[in-house]
Amino acid sequence: MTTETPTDEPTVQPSTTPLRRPALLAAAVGVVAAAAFLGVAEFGALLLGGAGSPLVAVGSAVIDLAPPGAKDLMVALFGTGDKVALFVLMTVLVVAISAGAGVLERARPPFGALVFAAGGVLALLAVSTRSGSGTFDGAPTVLGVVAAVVVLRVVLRRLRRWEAAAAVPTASPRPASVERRAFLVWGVTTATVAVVVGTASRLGSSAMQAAAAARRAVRLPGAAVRGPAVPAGASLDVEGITPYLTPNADFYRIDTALRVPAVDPADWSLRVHGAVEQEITLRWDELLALPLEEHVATLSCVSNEVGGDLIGTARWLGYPIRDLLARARPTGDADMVLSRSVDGFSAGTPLDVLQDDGTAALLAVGMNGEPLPAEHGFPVRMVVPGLFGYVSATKWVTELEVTRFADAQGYWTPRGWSERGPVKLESRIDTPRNGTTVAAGERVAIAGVAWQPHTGVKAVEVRVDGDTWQRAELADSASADTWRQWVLRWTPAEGSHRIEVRAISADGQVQTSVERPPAPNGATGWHSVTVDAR
Ligand SMILES: Nc1nc2c(c(=O)[nH]1)N[C@H]1C(S)=C(S)[C@@H](COP(=O)(O)O)O[C@H]1N2
Ligand SMILES: [Mo]
Repeated sequence: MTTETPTDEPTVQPSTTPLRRPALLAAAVGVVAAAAFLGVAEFGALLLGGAGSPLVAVGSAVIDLAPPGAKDLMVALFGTGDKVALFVLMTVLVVAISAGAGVLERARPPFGALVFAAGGVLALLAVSTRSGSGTFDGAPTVLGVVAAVVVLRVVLRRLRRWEAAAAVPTASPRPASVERRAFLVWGVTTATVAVVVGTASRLGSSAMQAAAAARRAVRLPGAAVRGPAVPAGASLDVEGITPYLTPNADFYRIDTALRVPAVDPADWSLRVHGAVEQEITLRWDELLALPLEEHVATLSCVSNEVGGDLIGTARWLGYPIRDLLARARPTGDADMVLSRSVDGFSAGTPLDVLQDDGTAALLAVGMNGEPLPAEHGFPVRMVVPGLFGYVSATKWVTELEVTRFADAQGYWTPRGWSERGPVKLESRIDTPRNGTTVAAGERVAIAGVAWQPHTGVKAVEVRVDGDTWQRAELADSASADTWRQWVLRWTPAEGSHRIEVRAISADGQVQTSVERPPAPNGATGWHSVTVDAR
């Protein structure tokens, strides 16, 4: 091995000593490749929401497959630390095998790479036989193997160049010290990135899985106060119309979180503070013990374009925020509640809306009869009928600060969106879809939904080819806080037709035809579709 230090390099003499322990270095490269495998695979598993980790799958498979005697022996030898012991054993095994693979790859390529491929196949087996494994759960392992093989080959190539330069300096374009440095930089950088990414991803994945397990264990109490029931007449029998209640799996999702926050309800608490006489800290079990209310409400996003689908309706279960505020007793000239989430998001909601007896503003824990799905804010979020999500619907909420609009701003306000965000009167044609063909001379259902949550919709009108407006049939709703389905039967003549819709709110406003973009406080304009009747 050479003995220069980096500071000698400008004046370095070409070394004539061949590398003394190249096999040892190749073994180290094998271990770095294994680290790359784990780092990439764990990162992939994190992107899959914590699923598909080969590390977890193989560990569990070993535990499951181990004969009872072995398990007893482990417990006897290591006590309750048997899992730690298993982990140490597995690590020793992986280090030994990957070191061997490095040596093998240097001497007889591509047999070292094949060792990694074989390990990958075993890991895939373990992953795919785990209960509840999904379609893509093998992807992290496959990506991990690819990463390991690439690292193995690339870093070993650097080792070979260093070896060559050290053995016959005159035959090498660069001095051995430069090749040595290149090898070390590649090896150390790869190892560091792999370890950091792998460790962070594993921690993230286990937090997600812990939160998922906690969610499965949640048993929501029944509602102490039932909201208005969904009348049978809320759903029209029309093919292609949006269902009145949106299933959780189809509910639109909008947030700034790169990764769905993993919040264990056991660790959750909500702090109500700021301009209040009484600070409150509410824990999960305390929240569930309060009299919860059920309420059907439509939630929509300010970014929704005319005709867009960033809107949904659910049956929410939660505690009225007004009751919480009544306990906290806001003081002075407070006019806003800044809610904050674990992901750094915040929303500024008018205090009077949250205190209003007639507004079912909820600290929600349930959505359509289930605990909130992780991506919709588990364990606790806000839902405020009549306001866009960005000023009201904070998911994974942990803090309510009573303050003033003059003193504080929600996340989106300094980013070009209005301080206040009441939902605008809108309507949408779900069927027929734009650009489709319908049968001329036959009855066609023109149908969709219309909304202005909290105000309510009292009529929907449709016109074809700019003709007179016709009243559509309007479905019932659970309350003014939701959208309403509508339908108009129509018998088209042959040719192309343009269909437009507009809604009329319960307080008599006619939906504006003025077209505005979503920014800064919600799109307006009439939705239209063009269809061809043949
Ligand atoms: N923590 C957090 N809550 C959030 C957001 C966010 O980015 N982070 N986005 C808001 C916006 S803009 C909308 S429209 C709604 C969407 O809620 P959903 O994803 O459950 O449909 O959540 C709101 N709550
Ligand atoms: Mo939104």
